[in-house]
Amino acid sequence: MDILQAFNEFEVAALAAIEAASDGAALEKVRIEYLGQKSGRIRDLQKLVGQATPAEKPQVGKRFNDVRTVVAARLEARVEELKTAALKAAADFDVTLPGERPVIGRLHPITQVMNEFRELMGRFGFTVVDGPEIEDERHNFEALNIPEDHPARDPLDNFYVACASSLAGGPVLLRSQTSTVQIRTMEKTPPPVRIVSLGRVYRPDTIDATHSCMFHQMEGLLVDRRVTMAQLKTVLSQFARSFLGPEVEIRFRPSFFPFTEPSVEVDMKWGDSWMEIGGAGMVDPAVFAAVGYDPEEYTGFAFGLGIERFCMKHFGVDDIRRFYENDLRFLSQF
Ligand code: FA5
Repeated sequence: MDILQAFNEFEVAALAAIEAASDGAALEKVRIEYLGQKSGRIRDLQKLVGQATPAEKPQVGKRFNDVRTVVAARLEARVEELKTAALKAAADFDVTLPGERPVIGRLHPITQVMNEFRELMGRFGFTVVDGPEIEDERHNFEALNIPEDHPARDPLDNFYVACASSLAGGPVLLRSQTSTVQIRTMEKTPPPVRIVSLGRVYRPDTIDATHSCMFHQMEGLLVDRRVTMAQLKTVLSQFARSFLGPEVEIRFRPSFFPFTEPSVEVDMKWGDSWMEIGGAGMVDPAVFAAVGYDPEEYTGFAFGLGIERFCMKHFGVDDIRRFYENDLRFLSQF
């Protein structure tokens, strides 16, 4: 009889699937496939019972019940078997075996140095502030006394960003210096001010061993009554010595920045030669006027240091590009 044949096939297939299931989730799938109330294969068998002739019915009905009971019982037993096996496996686990050591990352050397800078400058009484990396021309240039025709504003020397907001509110660019944060801070805070700001800046410079098109600067700004250049020099040399050791030599070279007057270039002794690490100077009265500070009452100094150069000196790295190659053999040494 075909119907009984179908029952046999169902039974064989269901039992095989139960044996093959290796965990509770797989077993549940088998249960739904074969015995599920809504769409399980058992429903097809039930229909066959309805098709049997009156003479066949008693035998077919009995066989249907048997098959269903056998499969359900085996399924339940298998659930228990798997549970016991899992418990046994847990009990067999040897807690005395050494574990697998997870790979723990570390901070990038530049991040390490920036954290140390924040800490050192905090001890000199400087508060840490942040500023945006996408800037408008007022904060990157105008309020810093960099007029429209100044070569520093040349589109070829900056990363201007074209976006919808730039069309609405004037041009925007990736900031080329952290001096932007001087302006943002003074716009918000009345004097006195004593802040540092560390972060990324961007310039389309030609890349070589000491230049990158993205690098980090630490900006410092101190505004108060009767601030002097001697204080600037003391803060910078004390800072460099605290970071690199008492033997570090710092030198000021006369220079020009539109936002400081007088301005200096700061050099650090690198082996037998000097390496430029930043610019500095006394805040130009035009900058105070741009942020609404009274230049008659307040004076201040500002500096901007290249963080990578310190990193290179500190870790003895001779090429700035190593910091950005993401080579773990290099990075894991720090
Ligand atoms: C400035 O950016 C001024 N904003 C600094 C300043 C701040 C002056 C406050 C006065 C008052 P400069 O362009 O020289 O200055 O850059 C400062 C330092 O950033 C450089 O001395 C150098 O250490 C670092 N630097 C400049 N360009 C690069 C570059 N392409 N890659 C890595 N470091 C750089």
